[in-house]
Amino acid sequence: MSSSVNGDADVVVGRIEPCRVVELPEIVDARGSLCVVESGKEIDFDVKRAYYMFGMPPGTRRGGHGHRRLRQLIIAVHGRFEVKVDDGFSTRTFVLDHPRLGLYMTPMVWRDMVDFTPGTVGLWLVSEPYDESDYYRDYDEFLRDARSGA
Ligand code: T46
Repeated sequence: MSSSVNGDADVVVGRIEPCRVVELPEIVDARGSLCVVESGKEIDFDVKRAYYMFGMPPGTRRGGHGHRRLRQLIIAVHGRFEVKVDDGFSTRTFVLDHPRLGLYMTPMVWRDMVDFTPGTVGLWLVSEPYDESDYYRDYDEFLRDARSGA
């Protein structure tokens, strides 16, 4: 099964509801599985950058910031970790534990990644080039803007 995040009705900036786990199309044959992410289908943005993380020691906490414009899809290509999201009004925890799953995230959401199992490899497909000015590093500043709908 695949689900689409394409379409204006799904995109509500600054709300946690549009942060959701998407089940990616998986093509299985005798050689194994192949999962696909295509702009305009599973994600509603063009991928401008990809990065991946591995070698996280036990107890690692990553993230601790929000984004002003960036959208992203997060995939645990191997292993498992949790993503705690906070839109300034409520919080939610998503578990990524299979390479068929992607967590789609909107802008204006504070995120923390925790509980990486040993050997985890995470992949991030994102909508913007790297730009430090897109980051909220200060939680109080994020909260003020998120609550005022900035
Ligand atoms: C996000 C979460 C989920 C670069 O030079 N280019 C890049 O594209 C990225 C992503 C990072 N960096 C540098 C900036 C820092 O000196 O790599 C270093 C580590 O980045 P950061 O502390 O931002 O890593 P995380 O895990 O806290 O956050 C990252 C992304 O930055 C962020 O966009 O949403 O993963």
